[in-house]
Order: sequence, then structure tokens, then C-alpha cells
Amino acid sequence: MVNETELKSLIENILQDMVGKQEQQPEQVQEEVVAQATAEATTTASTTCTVASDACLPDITKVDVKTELLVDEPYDQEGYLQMKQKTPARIGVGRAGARFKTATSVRFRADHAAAQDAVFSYVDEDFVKKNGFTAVETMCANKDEYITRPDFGRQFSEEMKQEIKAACGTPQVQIVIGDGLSSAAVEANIEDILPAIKQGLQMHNINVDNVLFVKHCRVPAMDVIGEVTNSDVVCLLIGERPGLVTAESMSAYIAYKPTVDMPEARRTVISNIHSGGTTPVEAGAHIADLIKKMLDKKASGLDLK
Ligand code: B12
Repeated sequence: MVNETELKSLIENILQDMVGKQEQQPEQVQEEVVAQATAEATTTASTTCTVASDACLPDITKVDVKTELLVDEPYDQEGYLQMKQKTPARIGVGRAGARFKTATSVRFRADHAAAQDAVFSYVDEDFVKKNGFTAVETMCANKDEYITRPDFGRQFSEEMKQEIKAACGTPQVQIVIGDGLSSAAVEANIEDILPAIKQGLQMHNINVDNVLFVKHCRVPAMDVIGEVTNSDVVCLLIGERPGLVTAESMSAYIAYKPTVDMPEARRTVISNIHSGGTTPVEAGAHIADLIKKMLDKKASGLDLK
């Protein structure tokens, strides 16, 4: 840290330097400054900095915020850390003057970037193929339209409806995967949650055959699929709008005999499915039991209670 006296003398030197240079030509001053800066940069680089061409900064999003305490000289460090264990919220981040510390500020930007990536990127086509899903898409032409026209994300063209009918027939339970607002959530959870749901349903002698993947999907797209397939239950696994805690959270929206324009109250939601919330395997088992209950009671959402 520079103290007040040092700062004063530094400013005086700079001012003196500037006054002296007024008598010189601007080009001359420019040349001198460039030469001095180049010399300083060369000395600094050769004495204090080794540049490795394949060097990589550590990924700040890999830091576990639950164990990172940035408060200087905390009154009760142990208590603080225990409290942080209970939440991924940004508490115990300290401050630099009136501002966030650099680590907090950079982490915030990194988490925000991950959230934006999750919304604007697409589920890899290879992922859909590898898992054998039947790929269909709603009326949205691109992501921009998906974001600005939620109504298009709830509709299918007539050809798409035919494709859905041809691929699925009329299963008792139709599982649908939708990219929704987080493609990252789909890629992170589907391969764990799907076997758990299928196994759970098999225990009740319910088979799930064709799984649909819907690109540019909004929740009520499941209602159209319900009408087209005439299934008893439709279960939509969809990427949730990401926040700053995780960009990989998925929800299951499940409904008994969904129909277009039905009230939302007829849907049951299981949200926050991700490795730091309800884990996909645990959620899968719960969803299977819920589907069985819906089939038995012939109801879903508020009607199920
Ligand atoms: C965004 C959001 C909303 C937005 C939805 C519009 C939008 N797309 O921006 C608004 C503000 C309208 C909303 C309202 C409500 N929400 Co809300 N919402 C969310 C949130 C943050 C993300 C949902 C998401 O990403 N969906 C995926 C996208 C692709 O879907 P979408 O088609 O664009 O939007 C549809 C769904 O989001 C759905 N939806 C949203 N919330 C709810 C709640 C219920 C009970 C149902 C059936 C459907 C539903 O309705 C939207 C329109 O069709 C979740 C939190 C989470 N972790 O999931 C809570 C969440 C789903 N909502 C919740 C609740 C309680 C509600 C309300 C009942 C609040 C209230 N008391 O009024 C209402 C009901 C809305 C309805 N449709 O009937 C709870 C559900 C808890 C549960 N398991 O039952 C959640 C999990 C939040 C929470 N942790 O408490 N919500």
C-alpha cells in the first residue's frame, strides 16, 4: 500500500514530468513514452513473469462456496463455516471497502455466464441420438423466438403431431424430455433420472417405450402430446430457468390425461432436481411412485391431494 506522503510525491513527479515535456514536440513525447513502456515491460517480463504457452487459470466455479469464508478476522469462524454449510447462498463473502472482494465479484460473473450458456445453448444432438430418443420440435424457429414467444414453445405443427403419434402410439405413460430453459440440466441429469423412473415403473408393471425429446420446449407442450398420444399420464422432464446457485436444475411436470388449456393446477411439479438438490436418482424413484398414484387415483395436481 502507498501511504499519503508517497502518493503526494508520486503525483508531484508526474506533474513535473508533464510540465517539462510541454516544451517538446508531441511526437517526441510519444516516442519517449513508448520506449520507456517497452523497456519496463521487457524488464518486468524477464525478471518476474514466466509465461507458459499452455498455462490455464483455475476454474473459479469449481470452488465450493460452502467452505470458502472470505470474511477477514471473523468473530466466530467455526460458527460461520457451519452456517455456510447449510446454504449455497453468498454469505460470509466479506468486503473490500464498500465493494465485493475480487473473488466474489468474479465468481458472480462466472455463475451468471454459466446460467446464460445453459439457456442459450442446445442439447447436443449426439446426446439425443445416443440415448435413442425420438427428436421433435415445437413451432419456434430458433432460441430468440423461443425466448420471446413462449406461445410457440407450446405448439407443434401438424407434421410434428403426426410424427409424435407415429413414434409413440398410445402408451399408458409417456415420458417427454424438454430442453426448456437449461440444456445443461438435461445433459447433467437425464442419464441418471430416466433409468430410476423406468425401474420404479417396472416394479408396478408399467413399461416406458419411446421417450420423446422436444427442442424449444415450454411446459404446456406436454398437453399437446397428451392429446395426440391419448396417454393416461404424461411426465415432462425439463430444464428449469437457471439461477446463480446452479445452472443444472431440472423439474418434472406430471399430469393425468393433460389437455390443451387445462388449468396449471392439474400439474404436479417436482423441482430442484440436481446433484446439490434432490438428486436425479432419488427424484426418479419418487416420480415413479407419483405416476403410479396418479394412475390409481385418475388425478394429478391439486386433484390428487
Ligand atoms: C419461472 C417460474 C414461474 C413463472 C413462470 C413463467 C415463466 N416461464 O417465466 C411464474 C412467475 C408465472 C410462476 C408462477 C408460479 N409459481 Co413458479 N416457478 C418458476 C421457476 C423459478 C422456474 C420454472 C421454470 O423454469 N420452468 C421451465 C420453463 C421452460 O417453463 P415454461 O413453460 O416457460 O413456464 C411454465 C412453468 O414454469 C409453469 N410453472 C411455474 N411455476 C409453477 C408452479 C406450479 C405449481 C405449476 C403447476 C406450474 C408452474 O408455468 C409456466 C407457464 O406455463 C420455478 C423454480 C424452479 N426451481 O423450478 C418456480 C416454481 C415451479 N413455482 C412455484 C410456485 C409455487 C408458483 C406459483 C403457484 C406461485 C403462486 N403462489 O402464485 C405460481 C403458479 C404458476 C402457474 N403456472 O400456475 C414452485 C412450485 C412448488 C411445487 N413443487 O409445487 C416453484 C418450484 C418455486 C418454489 N421453489 O417454490 N413461476
